[in-house]
Amino acid sequence: DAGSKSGRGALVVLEGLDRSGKSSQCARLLSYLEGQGCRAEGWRFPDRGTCVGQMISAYLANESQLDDRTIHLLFSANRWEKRALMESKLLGGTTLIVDRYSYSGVAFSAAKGLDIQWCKAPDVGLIAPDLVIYLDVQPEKAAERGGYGGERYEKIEFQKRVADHYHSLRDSTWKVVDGSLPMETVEEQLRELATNCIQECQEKPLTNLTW
Ligand code: FDM
Ligand code: MG
Repeated sequence: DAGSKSGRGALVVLEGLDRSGKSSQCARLLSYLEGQGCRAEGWRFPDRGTCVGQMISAYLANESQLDDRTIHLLFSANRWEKRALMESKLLGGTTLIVDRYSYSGVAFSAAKGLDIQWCKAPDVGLIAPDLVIYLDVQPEKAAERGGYGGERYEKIEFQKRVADHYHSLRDSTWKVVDGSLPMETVEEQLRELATNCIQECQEKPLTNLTW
């Protein structure tokens, strides 16, 4: 039963295109872990509940216009304003299942044509995830799934560019899961990946994101 020992919690991030199934799988994974007696919380970025998050939310809803670099830095600031709480939760033994993180920050802004190194820089020093699960779904398939909700980036041509940038960000902490498989199959794979990760990182120190 992962999480019942005195070790720290794991930082598990789910990434993927819009409509790749991240939010549903985060919820399923969270309730599974809780059922196993593991202390875990579900987080998401952007966190629309803060002042910065409200600016981001208005931008995504096309209710406000912001310069590309300005909105990029707001997304990063929205993670920075949660860093201290994230650290204390993890050190206190709570696992965080996070729907989007810095990889969304870079992939979406780079898809607009911003320089990748410039996009990465403001997130250096945030807490590095122990595991990044990428739900891999073809942009065309994702678009078919009940369509998009009308937010700013929910356009297939844009999502294709985002997918290319996600691809180039993959590193050793990434596990790619085929998000087009049946929901239960994906869920099963995520359970195993997360459980192993939680066990393995209990005694490991937290590290910072360096890219
Ligand atoms: N998004 C999300 C970014 O452009 N940068 C970021 O740093 C983050 C965290 O915001 F289109 C984009 C990705 C998505 C949109 O995300 C809102 P949700 O998951 O649909 O709320
Ligand atoms: Mg969305």
